[in-house]
Amino acid sequence: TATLKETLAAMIPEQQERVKALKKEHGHKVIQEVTLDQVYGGMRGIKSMVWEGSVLDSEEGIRFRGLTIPDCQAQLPKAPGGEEPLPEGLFWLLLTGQVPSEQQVRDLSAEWAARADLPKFVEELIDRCPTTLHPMAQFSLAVTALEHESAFAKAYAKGINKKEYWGPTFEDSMDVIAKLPNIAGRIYRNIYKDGKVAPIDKSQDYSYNLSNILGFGENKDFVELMRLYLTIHTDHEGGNVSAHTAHLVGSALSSPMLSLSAALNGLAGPLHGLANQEVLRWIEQMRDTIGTGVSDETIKDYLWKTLNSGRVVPGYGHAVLRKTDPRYMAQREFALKHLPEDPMFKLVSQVYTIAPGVLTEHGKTKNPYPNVDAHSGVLLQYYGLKEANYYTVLFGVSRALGVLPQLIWDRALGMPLERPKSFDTTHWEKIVKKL
Ligand code: AMX
Repeated sequence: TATLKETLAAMIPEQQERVKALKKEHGHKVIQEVTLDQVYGGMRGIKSMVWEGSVLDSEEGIRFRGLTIPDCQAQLPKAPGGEEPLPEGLFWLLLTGQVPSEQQVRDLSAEWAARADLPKFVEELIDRCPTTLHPMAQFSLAVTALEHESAFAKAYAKGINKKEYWGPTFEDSMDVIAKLPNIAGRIYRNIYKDGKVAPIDKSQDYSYNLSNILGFGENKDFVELMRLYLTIHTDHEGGNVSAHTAHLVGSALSSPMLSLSAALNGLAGPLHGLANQEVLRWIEQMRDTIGTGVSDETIKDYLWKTLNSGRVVPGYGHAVLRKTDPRYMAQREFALKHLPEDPMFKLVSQVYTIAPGVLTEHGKTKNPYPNVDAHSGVLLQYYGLKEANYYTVLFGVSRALGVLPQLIWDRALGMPLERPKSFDTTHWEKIVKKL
């Protein structure tokens, strides 16, 4: 069977032609008007990016190359005896648009395991971080340091032909993804445990190896959770902070390592990926303040207390989505199957029935429904991964599998340096007054 690189290589010329023809025939067409509100409003809704892996519908949620999350759960290969899709399969799908065979996914697991070792200096770098440095900062630092190994940077320095950029970008992406379990695991073991890191088992899949390094390899349900978790957090089209950052930094021909570490820094913000840590803290604080098994009225009061103190309800709202996030639903289904009686899950479920009403009454957020981060922490804490500060690292491992396929396509399609136009407010005043 064809390897991932062979499959991709075979697709590139056709896609290049397709884009060339599209630009030639329609390049001059006006797509939409842009308002000043959008300019001052975080560029919401401005259609200005190409992102091949996924498209987000505000009502339906994410589709990966046309497949919904339940489609992926049904169609992507599983581990032997497993029920959840393997993130290796989603990476293949994002990159090629094709559902891989079981053998192709097994081969990809083996290839990542074979590339997993970290350079010694990166291990030492992580080991020398103070345990008080946030895990996301350590994560981004280690990924930046992998630049030392970048095939793309080396090839560029040697004067590689533009047409060949995608090759070393692919190799770097595979390398950096392969090394993430060792980076993420080492950070976890150093900060919260004994600093000992289990070796990669080359016969096992990516999620097993990550779980095992963290210390949860024996727990089959945790490994299954990791497979689901790493699959659903990969990609959420191009405009979100982490995806857009990877693309933007990559457009300067920075390597996959530098592009990914920049994306991780964006993911580490509380309005983006850090929300999963904030959610668990908020739920725990709620439990400690009001207890479990409380009335809906008590939860409602607690939600108002959060809002009235000028804070957001973490895990609720979204820049694009206007319905409950299907990534939330996938995790809820997992909880209903594996931990239906867990008091924290029950609390999260109860909040789910109450918060949308309260947020609607509050009247600010455009989307009163839960996003992906409203659920993940509760699942992780159930299995004993209770260190909320760490949660965004797992999100980051998954997000690498989403943003790097696009970076490879950016190179294959020769996407240019990204450079939108900006003005100062004086200019904007002049521009809009003339309209
Ligand atoms: N609680 C309280 N107020 C909220 C809110 C929430 N969960 N979500 C949005 N609002 C408020 C905003 O702060 C804003 O208030 P302002 O007018 O006073 O500034 C107003 O509602 C309008 O915001 P919006 O257009 O609905 O959202 P946005 O596109 O600007 O931001 C998001 C989206 C996710 C940052 C926001 O909903 C939020 O802060 N949510 C809580 C944090 C969170 O869960 N983040 C994770 C998102 C998913 C992810 O990226 N991982």
